[in-house]
Amino acid sequence: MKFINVLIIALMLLVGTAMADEKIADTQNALPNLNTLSVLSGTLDENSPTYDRIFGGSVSLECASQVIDSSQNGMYFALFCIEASTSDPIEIIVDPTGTNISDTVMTLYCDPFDPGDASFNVVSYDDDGGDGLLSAFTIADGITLTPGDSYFLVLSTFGTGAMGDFVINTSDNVTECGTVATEAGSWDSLKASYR
Ligand SMILES: [Ca+2]
Ligand SMILES: [Ca+2]
Repeated sequence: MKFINVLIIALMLLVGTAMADEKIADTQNALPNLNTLSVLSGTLDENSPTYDRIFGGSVSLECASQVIDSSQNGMYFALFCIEASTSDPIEIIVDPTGTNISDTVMTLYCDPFDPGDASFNVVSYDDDGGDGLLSAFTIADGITLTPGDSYFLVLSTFGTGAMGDFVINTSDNVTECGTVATEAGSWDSLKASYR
């Protein structure tokens, strides 16, 4: 009897470890602030491009976050080219109002982003920093961008096959490429290759 109990406990620990390897305790529930002005929105559906997601790592302003390849593959993603108007820390928060994807992930890349090599060029990855299982990069993360440089924001999902609408609010020093600077040409051609 006792031996069986030990076996069961050992088995539960093993299963728990396997399932928890990507999900850490969700202690952060950041919400968009009133002073976040820019909005990025879209929909993930069967026409969206897919990639093999990564996870983990910490913020690397040198585009070298040590992220890990996830065992979960082929999730839909949306891609935004963004740039910063100032070198102040940025904020990018998935807004629960207007988002019906239950578990988002977000990754910020330096230029270029290669969906075939999603571990490359990562500034920061976040799973559940926003409301519930939604994602957020907050001021506290200390992410600063070089004004005028292009960065790529990838909005995707924790699990494979998830679809839905999303709304992302950003601090007002974050804009989509081309709305301020002059790299719209390369961004248009890159974006076209995913559609
Ligand atoms: Ca999440
Ligand atoms: Ca959360």
